[in-house]
Amino acid sequence: MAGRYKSDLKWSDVTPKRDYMNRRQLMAGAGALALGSIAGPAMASLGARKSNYGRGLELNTYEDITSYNNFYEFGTGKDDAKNNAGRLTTDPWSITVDGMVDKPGKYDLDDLTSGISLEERIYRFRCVEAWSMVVPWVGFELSDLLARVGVQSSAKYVAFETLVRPDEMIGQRRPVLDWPYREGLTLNEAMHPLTIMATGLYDEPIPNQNGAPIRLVVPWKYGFKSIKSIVRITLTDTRPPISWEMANPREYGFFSNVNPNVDHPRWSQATERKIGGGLFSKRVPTLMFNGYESEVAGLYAGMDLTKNF
Ligand SMILES: Nc1nc2c(c(=O)[nH]1)N[C@H]1C(S)=C(S)[C@@H](COP(=O)(O)O)O[C@H]1N2
Ligand SMILES: [Mo]
Repeated sequence: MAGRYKSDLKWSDVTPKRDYMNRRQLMAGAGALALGSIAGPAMASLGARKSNYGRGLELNTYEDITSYNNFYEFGTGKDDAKNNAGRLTTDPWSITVDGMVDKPGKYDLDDLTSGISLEERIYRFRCVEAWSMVVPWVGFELSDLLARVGVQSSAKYVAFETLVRPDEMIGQRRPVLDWPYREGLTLNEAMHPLTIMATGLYDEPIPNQNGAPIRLVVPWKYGFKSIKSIVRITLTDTRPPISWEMANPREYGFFSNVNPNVDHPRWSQATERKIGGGLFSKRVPTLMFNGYESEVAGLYAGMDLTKNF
């Protein structure tokens, strides 16, 4: 059951997280931890400041968010990532930043992000398969990272790549996609304040199945744009190829904005099924730009969204 988010609740009042912590304590054999001491090292809380985004939305549970995933590097089943991602080494982690930037290089993740403060933002998350969740991400604006490396005026797009490491990512042993997983945004989309790099979830480090140690979250686009476990960021003046469009250009376009009026060729996008509702889960109408229309519609002024899908 999903708990309703309130900023002044202590963690112990929030049902999903309490359930999760109890399970982790048991798994760690730390069952003897007294309730009052849990806020210590065992929690690894990120201490992120809370933002106003998503206040009042009903959160999905930690369990939902971390056990129903799309992360094809670990397999194509919804539970494959949870079952197989545990073996991924995420420390050390480096990100190559290249292309049209003033300070290209291969950066250690901690160096690249040190001093950028973390914020918790509750975002609607809508998958192209017509299910949705509400997730309390912890992260920072992509624009903060881009400012550090100095975007040159010639740049028009930002391209992203995921790690390729078939030893640890067993789904990469088969050519399900043309690895690495690739994604891209226009520079305007990348600079938009709703576009974040997430490093946490429920105020804890992001679990491997959700894209540790760092992934993109673009809440007005279908979920596949939110690329996980990023190792490369490239500033470019040409539209970069993206994995799902490469695999099937008829079905997936570069923009992939959530749009209830533009159907996927094989199914409607007018409604969505909320994960976690159990037997009583009903389909609900999908909102234009996933509910972020007032913030992002201006990015597409004058564009025909049925052609630029
Ligand atoms: N590297 C990588 N990133 C990825 C995917 C993937 O298979 N590989 N799947 C995408 C899809 S289709 C969705 S819906 C979201 C799912 O994110 P979640 O598992 O955190 O809910 O991740 C996206 N990012
Ligand atoms: Mo998706």
